[in-house]
Order: sequence, then structure tokens, then C-alpha cells
Amino acid sequence: MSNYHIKHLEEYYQVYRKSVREPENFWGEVAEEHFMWRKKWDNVLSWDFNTPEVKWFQGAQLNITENCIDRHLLTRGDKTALIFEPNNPEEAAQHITYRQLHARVCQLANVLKDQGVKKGDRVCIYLPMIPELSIALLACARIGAIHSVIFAGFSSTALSTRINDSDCKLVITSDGSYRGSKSIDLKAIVDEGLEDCPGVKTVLVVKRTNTAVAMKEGRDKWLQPLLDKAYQDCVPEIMNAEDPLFILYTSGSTGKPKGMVHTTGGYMVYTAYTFKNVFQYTENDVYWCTADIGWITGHSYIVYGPLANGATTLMFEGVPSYPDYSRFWEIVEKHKVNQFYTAPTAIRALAKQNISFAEKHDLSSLKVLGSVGEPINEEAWHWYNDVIGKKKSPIVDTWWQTETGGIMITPIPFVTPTKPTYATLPFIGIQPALMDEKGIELKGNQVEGRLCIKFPWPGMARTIWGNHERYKDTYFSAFPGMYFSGDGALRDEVGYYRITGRVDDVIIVSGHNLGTAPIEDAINEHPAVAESAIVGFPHDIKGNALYGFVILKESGESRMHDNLRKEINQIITEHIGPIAKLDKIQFTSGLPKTRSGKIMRRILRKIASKDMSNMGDTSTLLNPEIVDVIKDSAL
Ligand code: 6R9
Repeated sequence: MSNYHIKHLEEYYQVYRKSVREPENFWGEVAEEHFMWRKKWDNVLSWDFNTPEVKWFQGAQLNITENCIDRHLLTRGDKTALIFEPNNPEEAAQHITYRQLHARVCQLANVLKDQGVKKGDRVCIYLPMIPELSIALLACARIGAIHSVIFAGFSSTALSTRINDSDCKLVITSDGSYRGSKSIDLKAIVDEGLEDCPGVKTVLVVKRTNTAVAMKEGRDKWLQPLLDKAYQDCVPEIMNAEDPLFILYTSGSTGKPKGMVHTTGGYMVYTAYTFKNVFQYTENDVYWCTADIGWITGHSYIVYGPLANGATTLMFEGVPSYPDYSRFWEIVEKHKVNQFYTAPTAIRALAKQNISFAEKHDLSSLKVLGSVGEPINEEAWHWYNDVIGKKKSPIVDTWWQTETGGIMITPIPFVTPTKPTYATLPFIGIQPALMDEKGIELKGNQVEGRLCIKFPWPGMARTIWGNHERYKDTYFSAFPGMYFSGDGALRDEVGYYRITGRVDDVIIVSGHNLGTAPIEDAINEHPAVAESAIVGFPHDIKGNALYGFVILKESGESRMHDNLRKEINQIITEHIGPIAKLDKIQFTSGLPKTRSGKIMRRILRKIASKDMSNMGDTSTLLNPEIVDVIKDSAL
């Protein structure tokens, strides 16, 4: 028995030991007993973290949509696969059964085929949180096309960079999107972005907001009429386990976003197995993850993980504050949500509101609460535990990354005793290591270091699209022979992990990873700007907010500064999106730089967080005097 469903702490330790001592036997059993393969593998695992090359279930053949949909039809055909809760509470929710999902995925798959999309082609999906988004991922997977979902909050420039990086030939988008009281003209953003994307031949447009849009002759097509004509069955493309399933971009500490490539077999096994255990999902539960499918959390834990388990997964189009701050809790009550998975930034925003927003709703259906995306602070953890969970629903603080594909360090609810702000124990099969700066592993408990993983797991990304060297440099070079996460962590006296945050130049704002370099590049495009540096500083709700230090070409008059601030944020919005706007912009005459020309960000971080005490060793600075100058005019 592979222990697909862990129910006791003793069992966790037992299964964990097996997964570490005999990983191939362990994962081979999970894969064999719980999934549908067209052909079994020749080899469970082959790996080398130096090249780095990792292959799971090599030689096996499958289609992930057969596992997520077809195999449920016999026993769960009329069960709701997807609940869609619209932005506007007056609009009716939709319940899409597994059978209906099958038909809709097949229809879209057939439309894509008719448009010339073939196995291995890249399809860009730029859609709001509507059912067509989940359906689009699955339709691509059905025919072996590689989906690249771009978060619909990203700007046209961010969109075109990503489309070109992976050479997408088709884009699926909508006329517009609803977000709270606003509506956004998505199609117009696509049109602008596509001016720089000669490789895109077709744009399929979903009607959502009924806003007027420009349709480019020969390129743009309304999707619905094509769907209406499409056949409701589509033979799945048989994929090799290591064929790419999707590309998902994540920010790096240098300019270009990284297109993380996830493959089919291992990703499926890992997301399904983690979903089952981390949420203790049982038949007829209603599960809700509030993430956007534009992020990895949505890919793995709205779409693939839940559907591979035959679960009912809810997707919400709107925002927690619309029409008011009770919306999340109203949805929990309305759909009797059993597992609720959200981000600390949402928890903090909701905890700031009057408690009656939460208390006026019946939250008694909740069994498990999840948190993901950034470290959860003590206060938010307790509010979540007390007010939402009524101290009876365990909080699973799940640490993982776009690169890891699925959850890596987490409690298993009702199994692992939780501890506020701790992600607790490694998930089955995960072998973490904490490393010091010299590259020595810190053994034993009560240590703090850089978080690495020593052994492959099935859900890990295999490469960066078009740039394997960068994959190696970013993740496998700092600590040779290990995967380096970019995060710091500590291990307490009982072996529980607490993630302390990024140790590189990535800043997490409201759960979104933002690289400093692309934001600085955007700012530097302003004709008045000579140079800039971005750091994060603590923010009550967003976790971190951005603080920019900007050197102007000519110092100018300070009465102009407010206009400049607006213009700089406007440029950032155009290049990256509103999520990357700066909360504070300080104009300065210089930046603290080392002799090798590197900006000493730790000093800027201290100033930005108003911690003006000991600036540490500034002796390696070329211009130590600038530190006091910046301090004196800090915002
Ligand atoms: C899933 C996801 C990854 C980065 C990661 C870390 C931070 C995620 C966390 C957490 C503390 C947690 N992070 N979960 N930090 N506790 N439970 O968020 O992927 O968008 O790639 O972000 O998020 O810093 O390295 P992604």
C-alpha cells in the first residue's frame, strides 16, 4: 500500500521514512495505484543535480485530462467539478459537472485543433477568473499544447515579453474582466501587446463584459460561435511523462522573467498527492482556493490537483472587498466551503475590518484553512485561527514555489500539530537542508540558513524555457548538488521549519513575487531618471511594499517631484502592472555602492524600514558619506 491518504502522525513518519529511503518504490506505488496511464514507465526516476537533469516516470504515457476528467465520468459524472462564483453577487453561480466539463474541454480542444494548434505548440492564456480559464488549461493539455497563462493583471509589455519568450502562436483572452466595481478592457491590452508579437496568428476572444472591442480581421475570432460548432468529444493526445505540460513565468532577480517548465507525469502525481493530504479532501467536500489561476497556486490547487482527485473546486472571479469585506465569508456560507486556501495578504486585509463582516456568516462548514505565498505573521495567524477557524480548523501554512510545482513544507491537518508562523514539517518525499553561507549544511535543530532541497521530487520544474543554463545557475549553482530555493529558513528545537523570507533580490508584495531588476529597468526609462534602486519595507497588509531610491539626471525643483513620482509609477504600471507600483519614492543624489559597483541593498532596506540604527559594515563602500545623506531625507 502506498498510503495515498495519511491520517495519523505515526503514519506520516512511517510514510516519510519510506519516501526518503526508497523514493522510487514509494512514488512508483503512488503513481501506479492512483492514476491512469496509457503505458507504464520503464524507470521511476533518473536524476543529476549537476547538469541538472531530472526525469520521473520515463517511458510512461498518459494524458493528464484523462486523469482529471474522463476517469471520473463513470462514478462522478454528475458531481460538480467546478463551482464558479461571479464577481457580482447578484449574478448566479455556476455548477459545472464532470460530464459538462468533459464536453466543454473537448469542444475547446477541437477549436484549438481547427485553428492549427498542434502538440508542443505554445498557447498563451490571458483570461480573468472565469470557467473558460480552467477549461482553456485543460483543453491545451488535451491536445498536448503547452499552456502559458499570463496573469490578467499584467500589462501589455509584460504580456508581449512573455508571449515572445516562448513563441506562442495563439492567445485566448476575453473582451474584458470584472474586478470589484471596476471593469478592465483586457482585449485592448492584448491588442497593444500584440503589436510586438509577430508570431501570434490567432486570438480567440471570450465574451464576458460585453464591452465593445476592436477585432482584427483574420486574427481575432469570437470563441463562442466556434465552440457551438465544435464536437463535444476529443480523443486525448498521448503524452510522454516528461513532455512539457505548461510554462509559467516567475520573476527573477535579474531582468527577464523565467519561464518555468513543468512536465506531465510527475507534476500530476505530485499535485494530486499533495492536494489529497494537505487538505484532507474527502468525497463531497467543497474546496476553495482564492488564488488566481495566473499563479502556480491556481494551476496546482484550483485546477490540476483537485480535479485529479475528483474534487469540487470553487473559483471566484472577484475580490475580497466587493461589494464589501464580508464577500469571502458570504461565499463560504453560500457554498458550504470545507477547505479554504488563501494568502496572508488577504488575511491581513480582512483582519483589519470590523469583525462583524466575518461573524455575521455561518462558517461552520470549514474544516481546514490554508495559507500560502509569503510568511504569515503571528497576528494574522491568530485572527485566522480564532475568528475564521474558531480554533477547530487547523491552519496549513504551506511553503512552496512556482519552481516546486506543489507544496513542499506543510502541516498535514489533524496529523501534524501546528505552530503559529511555522510551515512545520517537510511533506512526504521532500528532503530539505539548511545551508550556511559557506555552503556547509547545518545539521541538527535550532539552526538558521538557506533553504535547499537535496533530492528530486516529482513536481519540480525541469528547466527554464529556452535557457537551461539559467536554470542551472539560478537553482543549482549556489550549493552544488542541491536545489536552492532563494528563501531563508530556521529549524526549531523539534525540527519544525519556519520560512524567514527571500535572501535574494525578489520582493514579495501581497503575495506576488517581484524582481527588483525589471522594476528598476522600467523606472530608468523615464527620461529624467539616471539610476534607481528598489527595496521592500514592511507593510501592514501587503507584507512588503516597495520603496524606490531614484537619482535624477538633473536634481530639479522639489515641487516637480510629486509629478515625477506619478510618472514613474505610470511607467511601472505600463511595463509590469499596477502590482509593482512604488509606495514611496525618495529622490537622492547617490546610492551606496561597493567598489565593484554593486548597490548595497541591505543599507537601503534598513533606511526604508526606518531602522536607522547600526548600518553595519560600510567600509567596503566607495561612497560611505552617501548613507547619512540618504538617511536624512528618508520618507
Ligand atoms: C506558491 C507560491 C514563492 C515564494 C517562496 C517564498 C514565498 C510561499 C510561503 C512563502 C513563507 C509560506 N512563500 N509560501 N513564504 N511561508 N507558506 O507562492 O509560489 O509565487 O513562486 O512564490 O513565496 O518566498 O520562495 P511563488
